[in-house]
Amino acid sequence: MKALIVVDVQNDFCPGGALAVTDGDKVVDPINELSKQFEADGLPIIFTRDWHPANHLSFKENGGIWPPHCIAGTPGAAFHPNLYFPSVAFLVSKATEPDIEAYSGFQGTGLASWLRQIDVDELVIAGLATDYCVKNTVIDAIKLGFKVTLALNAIKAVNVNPTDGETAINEMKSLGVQIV
Ligand code: VGL
Ligand code: ZN
Repeated sequence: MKALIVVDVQNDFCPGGALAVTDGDKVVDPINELSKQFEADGLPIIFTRDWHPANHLSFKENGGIWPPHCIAGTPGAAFHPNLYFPSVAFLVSKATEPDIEAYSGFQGTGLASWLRQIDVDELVIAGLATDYCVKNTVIDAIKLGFKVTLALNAIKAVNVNPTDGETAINEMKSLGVQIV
């Protein structure tokens, strides 16, 4: 069975947010379309969120590279207000431990074993950001044996370096991701 994973479509990764991705909000409409298709087909839809404690090690003040973002319970950590939630949706909070970075939705969440238990073997992945959480979620999914399709019109990159998004897409392709 196929499932959709929507990665980190949160206010802090959208324009005006603490770690804004250029055009990050542009993923919302294509993701909503995907969610409605999966919902109509009765397929599971999983939403991940970056959900950091205020003392997370990825923040500059704690030795990391990022401005504080997606602090659990704050408005910046909330999902984009226009993101469509099907009547049944699954929520995965990640990077919740102060001393562990977790870009992948699979890291420390139990997501893989749960997906296997409900017979999911194929994933469509979309969201933010191409070069961090999307990339790491895709790579883990492939390594864990899932067949993975990347929704190219529904991802955007942080681009700390201007070509990071392209590099990430090439890396995912080289590992066998399908592109749609
Ligand atoms: C992300 C940087 C820091 C992401 C999360 O969701 O891609 N990027 N934390
Ligand atoms: Zn983060």
